[in-house]
Amino acid sequence: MKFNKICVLGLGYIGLPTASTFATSGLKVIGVDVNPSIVKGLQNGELHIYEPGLRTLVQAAIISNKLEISEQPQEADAFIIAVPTPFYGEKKADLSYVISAAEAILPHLRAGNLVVLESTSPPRTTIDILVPILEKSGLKAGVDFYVAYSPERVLPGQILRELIENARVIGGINPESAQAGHDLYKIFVKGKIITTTATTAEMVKLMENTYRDVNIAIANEFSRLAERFGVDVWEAIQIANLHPRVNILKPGPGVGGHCISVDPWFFVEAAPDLTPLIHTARQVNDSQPHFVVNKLETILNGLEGKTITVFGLAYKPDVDDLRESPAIEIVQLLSEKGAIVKAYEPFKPDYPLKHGSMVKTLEEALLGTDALALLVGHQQLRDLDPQDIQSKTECRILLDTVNGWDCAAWSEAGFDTYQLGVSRCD
Ligand code: SAJ
Repeated sequence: MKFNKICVLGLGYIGLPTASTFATSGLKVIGVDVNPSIVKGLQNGELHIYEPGLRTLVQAAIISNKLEISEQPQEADAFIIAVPTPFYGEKKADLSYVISAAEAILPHLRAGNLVVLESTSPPRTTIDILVPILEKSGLKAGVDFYVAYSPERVLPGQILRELIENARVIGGINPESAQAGHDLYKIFVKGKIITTTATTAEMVKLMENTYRDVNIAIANEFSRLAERFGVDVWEAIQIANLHPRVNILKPGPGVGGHCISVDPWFFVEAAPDLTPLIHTARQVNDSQPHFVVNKLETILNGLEGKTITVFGLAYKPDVDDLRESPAIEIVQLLSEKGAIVKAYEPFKPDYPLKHGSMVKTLEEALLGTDALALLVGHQQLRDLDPQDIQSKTECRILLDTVNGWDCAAWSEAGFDTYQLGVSRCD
């Protein structure tokens, strides 16, 4: 199948890089978003998200007139849906954006078109939800037009490279649909393209993130066990990982982001009777911020009235993305227990933090505080020099939740140094 013009619905972390990459590969792309301020910003070359290299790519695509930003879809050869699938408080997938996007395509759908869903979705969403909406056009899916599911699998911070280099899974509602999807993505994908069924592709995506979540949960549980038994979990993991068939992930303050902390719930919601392990892993990771707060409470002998400076709010190192961040939850839990929280997040100094105050400089962060807590291993935070910090603050207590600081060096600089997964560093 040949493609000259495509429409990408949803211009977030996945849709915008995808639209821009297709455009710089020579296709005419209509990038669609329902948020007028995002559309307006992009039309003026302003991005609402940060991803290394993305600004340059988007601007190049717009200047070449290959990428047009609009609030409305248009007729095209293919439509890609890359809208969010958040979940409600009850841990139920919210498919309303997928449904609205499919309905927005409907008036423009023509025989011979391809529609691809990229949004992470519960198993069977493509065939049970997307196809029936598109068939309201009077056209028959798989016969008159093609439908595929192709999950994005890129790592925030490395999206532009991984979009092109990663293997790509394309699940069709029938083999012809999978082939059409293959023809579309081969325009820029350099990794292997694997075709399969739509529901298999949906499951693959959820399985990958669930696998990672369960493995992080076991690392977090090991950190608790290590503290109980007076062991340094980081050392124990390093030794265990010398075994050729063992690869334990890293414990931390919890699992955040919009993917790993969400996707396993799609399985639990769809089949609660079959997912006790997945459910428990989610609960372990969700309780990790509480574990960190309890640890701080013990170290400080109570939190009421104590000032705590947290370093990092992002959901993981070296990104500006704060979605579902365990660090934000830790701030909230600390303030609920009466602590006064100052947060230093070099990637988002203006973040409107609800339960504490943002500080913009290291000096402010270090002033009049009772404890320092490293919550995110941003490289620039890991690089802080204990001797330098010691000279700038009266504070002498710190907790490192990510193994980002050299315990011995900080202890030598005069700090009472605590680490997640270690009873106490000396
Ligand atoms: N984390 C740990 N310990 C670890 C690894 C991660 O606590 O050893 C935490 C991180 O700090 C973060 C969370 O887990 O809070 C998730 O981070 P991540 O780097 O594992 O993953 P994401 O959410 O940034 O991206 C994942 C990736 N999936 C897999 O690696 C299987 C990515 O490839 C997916 O495209 C992405 O989810 C997605 O969009 O689904």
